[in-house]
Amino acid sequence: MLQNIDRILEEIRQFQADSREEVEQFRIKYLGKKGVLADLFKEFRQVPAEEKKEFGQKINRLKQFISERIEEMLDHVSREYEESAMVDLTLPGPPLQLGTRHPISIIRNQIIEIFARLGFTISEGPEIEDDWHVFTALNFPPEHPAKDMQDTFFIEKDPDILLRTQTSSVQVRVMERQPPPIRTISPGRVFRNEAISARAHCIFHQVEGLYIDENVSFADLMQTLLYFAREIFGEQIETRLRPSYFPFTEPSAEMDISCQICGGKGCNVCKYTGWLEILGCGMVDPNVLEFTGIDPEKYGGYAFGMGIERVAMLKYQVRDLRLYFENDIRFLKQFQSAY
Ligand code: 2NL
Repeated sequence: MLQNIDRILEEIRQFQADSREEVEQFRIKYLGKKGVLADLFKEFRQVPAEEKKEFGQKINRLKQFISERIEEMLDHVSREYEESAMVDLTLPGPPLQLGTRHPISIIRNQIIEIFARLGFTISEGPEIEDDWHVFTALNFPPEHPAKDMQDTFFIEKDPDILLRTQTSSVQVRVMERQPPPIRTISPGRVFRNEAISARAHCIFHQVEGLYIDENVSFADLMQTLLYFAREIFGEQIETRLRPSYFPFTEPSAEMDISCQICGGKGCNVCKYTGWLEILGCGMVDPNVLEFTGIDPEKYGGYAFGMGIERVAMLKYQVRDLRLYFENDIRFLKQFQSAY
């Protein structure tokens, strides 16, 4: 009987648990209701009276020892767990997600850079404008349909305060403020009251250009725009001008570039014409010069305007405008730039 206890003691001394579950199994085996200790207590009842003292002390010491072992083993397994979860502070951290430039910003910066190289300054102005700077000074007749509520966002009920529909309002401010020569571009947000679709949005971005001096010719305009097209789309690009109409220029034209998808042969993107429209331009109407305090007898100039989304569509072949406004990281991440 006593030898039996010594054997159990040895067994317990040898045992090592490697997990919390094993410690629990150990506890149940020795201290559980049907465990080893419970059996010993049962046997204890049959022990003759004169041996009871020694036997009792032995069982109590055994019980004590089992409890100590359980504490020890729990301590051991929890330390092992902590060590396995310990962080190596010398390891490099997880990589930071770097943001990327928005495609509209990339194209805008490229356009700015090209014209800056040609000596154009950058001018900015308010997005909330008045009728004069957006329409009247640009030679829009009072009843022009662009001023319709359907096309322009007016602020409250005042027909004089509105969101600019093109950035030429900025250039009107430059012409009022600064005598020629003027050579400036105005990039910025513009607003039109349109239903949002793949091809139209109520907010978009423009770059307009203006050059006013003595002896500025239509040939200067053509050469500048050809240079621009080659810089932004590549040397292989062809351009053509088609006659057009704007209230603020005379003569007016629209410039097309040769379709990059089919190389001018004709495809469904260029609707089998081989050409894609990119911008509007013309010689500044003498009325506009007059309105802004510049002598039309002495000075003349050219102007042009383009939609940045339109240039981005042609360059990246992303033809749903809405993608430029939804800020879906998966879309935005695809554009790389040096700017
Ligand atoms: C288009 C057409 C154009 C202009 C913008 C302009 C500015 C002044 C005077 C005269 Cl201050 N013109 N800007 C000229 C011709 C066309 O834009 O379709 N843009 C997307």
